[in-house]
Parts: sequence; C-alpha cells; structure tokens
Amino acid sequence: MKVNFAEIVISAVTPKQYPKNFLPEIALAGRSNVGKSSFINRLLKRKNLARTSSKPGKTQTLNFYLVNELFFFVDVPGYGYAKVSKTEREKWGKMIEDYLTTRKMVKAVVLLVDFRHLPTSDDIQMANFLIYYNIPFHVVFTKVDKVSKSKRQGQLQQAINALEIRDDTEYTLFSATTGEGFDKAWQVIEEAIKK
Ligand SMILES: Nc1nc2c(ncn2[C@@H]2O[C@H](COP(=O)(O)OP(=O)(O)O)[C@@H](O)[C@H]2O)c(=O)[nH]1
Ligand SMILES: [Mg+2]
Repeated sequence: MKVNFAEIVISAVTPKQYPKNFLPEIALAGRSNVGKSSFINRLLKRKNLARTSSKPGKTQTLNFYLVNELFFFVDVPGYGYAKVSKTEREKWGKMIEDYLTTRKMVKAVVLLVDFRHLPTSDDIQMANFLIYYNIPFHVVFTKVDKVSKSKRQGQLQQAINALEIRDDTEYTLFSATTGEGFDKAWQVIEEAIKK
C-alpha cells in the first residue's frame, strides 16, 4: 500500500472517544517494548509518528492511527507492564478485552511477539484469548535482526509451540530495523481490511 496520509486521531482512554467514522481497524497487541510503535512507523514510513521508547511505556491508551482515510492501526499498548497497580492493570485489561471482543470494526489483530526470547506467559495468555474469542490474528515476530539466521528455524518452532497456536496460523518474521517482513506484513493487513 502506498501511504499518502497517516495521522494519530485519538489516544482514547474511554470507549466514548473511539472514532465514529467506522473504518476497518487493525489492532496491534503485544507486551510493552515488543516493537509496536516501531512496527507502525516502519509500515507507514514515518520516523516518529508512533512514539518509540527504550523504557516500557506506561501510557494506557488506545491509539488510533488513521491511514489513507482507509483504515486505522490501533496501538493497544501495555500488557506485561508490571509497574502499574493491580487495580490499574485490571481496569486496563478489561478495556482491551471489551475493545477486542465487541468492536465490530476490528478486522484482525496483529499479535507482536519478541523473537529474541520465548513467548512470555502474557503472550501465551493473549494468544489463548484471541483463539477463545475466535478473533482472527496474525503473529508478527519482532526484532528478528537480533537472531542469527541459523537459529531462526529452531526459535520459530519453539515459539509456535509455546504459543499453542495452530500450525497453520500465519506469522511474519519482522524487523523494524532492517525492514525484513515489510511486504508480508502489508499483504496480511491489506487482506484483512478487505474482509
Ligand atoms: N533491533 C531491533 N530493535 C527494535 C525493533 N523494533 C523495536 N526495537 C526497539 O525496541 C524498543 C521498543 O520499541 P517500541 O516500538 O517503542 O515498542 P512498543 O513499546 O511495543 O511500542 C526501542 O528501543 C526500539 O528501537 C527491531 O525490529 N529490531
Ligand atoms: Mg509504543
């Protein structure tokens, strides 16, 4: 997709603030620091549209990025961020769950998983949640530039086993640094927003 226009429309803290133009939404889920913002920036060829950080972010908002007046990327930051209170975490968890299970415009979830490590219990929980609610999802393994080519096949098999996703679940090996996986990721997204 040729991106002519990309802009953050709202950082929503309550469902009332979700956009009302009802375009397809691609939700990006993953632990904080997994590379969600970097994924968005790389795909949209913008340096800093989505703010990246080396520190795990504590912004608990749903960030809606409008692309070409055609669809939204929705950055769902924050799970696995331990430094917020339990109440905060529960409130946030509920907001994500409600969004993903009730929002009709969500065409697919991109579940980002750090390829340098095995999936965490948070990642596994998220995958289970998506499977349980029958929400279509695609796994994007991030930071693959950090894993040598010779280790990738083994790492991939272990990660897929750990996530307990079906063998035919689609995935992309992605690097925001090198651009690996760029075409595949776009292909998946374009497919999803047509549905
Ligand atoms: N080597 C490498 N680092 C990455 C990649 N993607 C993100 N990072 C780094 O990981 C950190 C967190 O990235 P960010 O996009 O802010 O993660 P978010 O919290 O999920 O939005 C930043 O320091 C990024 O530069 C990647 O593909 N390769
Ligand atoms: Mg981010």
